[in-house]
Amino acid sequence: MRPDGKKPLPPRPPVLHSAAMNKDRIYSESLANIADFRFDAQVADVFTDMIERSVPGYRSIITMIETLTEHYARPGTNLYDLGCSLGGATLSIRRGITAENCRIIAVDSSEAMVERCRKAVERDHNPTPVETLCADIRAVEIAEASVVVLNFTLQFIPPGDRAGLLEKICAGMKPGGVLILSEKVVFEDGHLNELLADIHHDFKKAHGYSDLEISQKRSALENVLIPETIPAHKARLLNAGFKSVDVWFQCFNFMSMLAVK
Ligand code: GEK
Repeated sequence: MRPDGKKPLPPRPPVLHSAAMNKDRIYSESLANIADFRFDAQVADVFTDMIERSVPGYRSIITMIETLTEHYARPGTNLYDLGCSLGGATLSIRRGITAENCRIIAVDSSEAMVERCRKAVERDHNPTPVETLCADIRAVEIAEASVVVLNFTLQFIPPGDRAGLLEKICAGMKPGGVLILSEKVVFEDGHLNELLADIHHDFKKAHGYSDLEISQKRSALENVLIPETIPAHKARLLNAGFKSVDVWFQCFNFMSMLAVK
């Protein structure tokens, strides 16, 4: 036991399993038709490499979710990872729990992702129970939640459904609970918006993506990933019932917010 009475944290394993690090080459050859991006088996197989080389700060956010969980998880509550993909944030939540009798619910609508997430959870030796669900997060009940994570998932929900989803999440949370919302964002200032988009392009190039890969992936995501501004996210979270909302992490046009009920 530590002096504050909490359980000691187990040693921290690597954030990501090396077996999951297949190289993303999905958009490396010129494609005649670029279909809308889907989270299928081909993407699930390379997902860890893809997100690490595409989202500046992803690894830091995953690591900090552990710290935030340790702070906010309450005994006997549920912790949700909505849009869990391969379970990067799920395992970080699991490592951060020091409160007793917690349960994690990890949800993703892609069967290919959930299958692999389930295996990662099985490989991870930690006693906190994790339920993995293949479902649309718009249809999942949220109850007795102290921590909810939407790590780069809301951006894939049709904009018209976002307010309703956040209201449902807030209603299912305990007072004092936290929503961690990470998103790609756009900026009202046109100059800044273009600058940060260019810097993101440079980030991807520095991580080995070619101009062709970057532009084909951008086309595939155009109608699928719809980013919004930070003020739009803040206003919607406050309207949904959260009391305190602000950004705790930002790297270029990617940020993460805390919304406390
Ligand atoms: C991580 N959080 O590694 N219902 C459930 N899942 C959905 C839905 C939906 N309606 N729409 C999209 N998804 C993860 C990364 S990735 C982010 C999240 C990215 C799922 C989708 O299947 C995918 O697995 C995930 O949301 C988005 O911390 O690829 O940029």
